[in-house]
Amino acid sequence: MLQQLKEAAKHGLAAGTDHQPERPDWTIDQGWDAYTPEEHAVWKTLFERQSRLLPGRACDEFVRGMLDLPIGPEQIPNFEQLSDALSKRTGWQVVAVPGLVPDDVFFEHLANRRFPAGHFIRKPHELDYLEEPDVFHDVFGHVPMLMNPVIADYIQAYGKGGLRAKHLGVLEKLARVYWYTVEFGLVKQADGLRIYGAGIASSATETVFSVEDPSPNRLGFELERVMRTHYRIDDFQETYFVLDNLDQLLDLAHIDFGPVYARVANASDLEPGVVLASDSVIARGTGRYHAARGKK
Ligand code: HBI
Ligand code: FE
Repeated sequence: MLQQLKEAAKHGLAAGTDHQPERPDWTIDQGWDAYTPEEHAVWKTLFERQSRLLPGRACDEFVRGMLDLPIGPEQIPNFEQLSDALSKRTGWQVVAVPGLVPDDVFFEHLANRRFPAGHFIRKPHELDYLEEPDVFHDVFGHVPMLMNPVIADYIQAYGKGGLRAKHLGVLEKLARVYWYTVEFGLVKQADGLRIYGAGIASSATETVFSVEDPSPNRLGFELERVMRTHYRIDDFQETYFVLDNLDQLLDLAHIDFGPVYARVANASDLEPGVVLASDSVIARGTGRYHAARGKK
């Protein structure tokens, strides 16, 4: 579902609405005063559930970022207050958007250290189903890592790279790098594997699955390998890529992707669950979860 929405976003249609945006950069006022007690209650449910699950599973940088931000259980965070704290630390701001925005709009914001966050929150019956990035996915999942200088630089570089990749016609390859790092990345810590990806950190079920379930592969991150690897948008990942440390992303923020795109263009794409002899295998998965769903 998310992929179709992203396809719609590519063609200038924000998911679910085909009206033209109020502003050319698709930002809107968050309208914080308009949130209802029911909407704040959904936030509280999601926040408290993740706060019970993430200790010992989220990386230290995520926990640190969350502690240093005006994010709590009682209310949906106010983006202006988030931006005050964030801009002092890494120069980033959080801006409200109606939902998915066209790729080039999205990249333009990231390239200028503006994180576009959905202003809406999912309905009580949608707690585990994420059709489109809502304020919980974007703010709880993504914003704490934007307090980390390495991630702050990396996501800005992704924005700049995204604009270039779109013009080179290789956006699909770069989107995979974003997906397997910013959305679903794991990182090694002295006390074990930990989550830094927002798609995992904002999902109760995948928080546990990604670090504890024997089903998925866990492979050392390698740029070209990730660029060749398809991903799932409607279920748990079959493979998680693991950084030795977050500084590995700084290298990515500074290399020229041109030659990498050229090499990857001559290599075949890979299905999400495969393991290559050349992979650095941290854990080879049983594949049982996806096999049980007939998704091999
Ligand atoms: N828009 N608001 C929003 N959030 C996203 O994560 C997003 C988007 N538009 C496009 C997009 N992601 C992806 O298609 C690109 O990262 C490739
Ligand atoms: Fe996201």
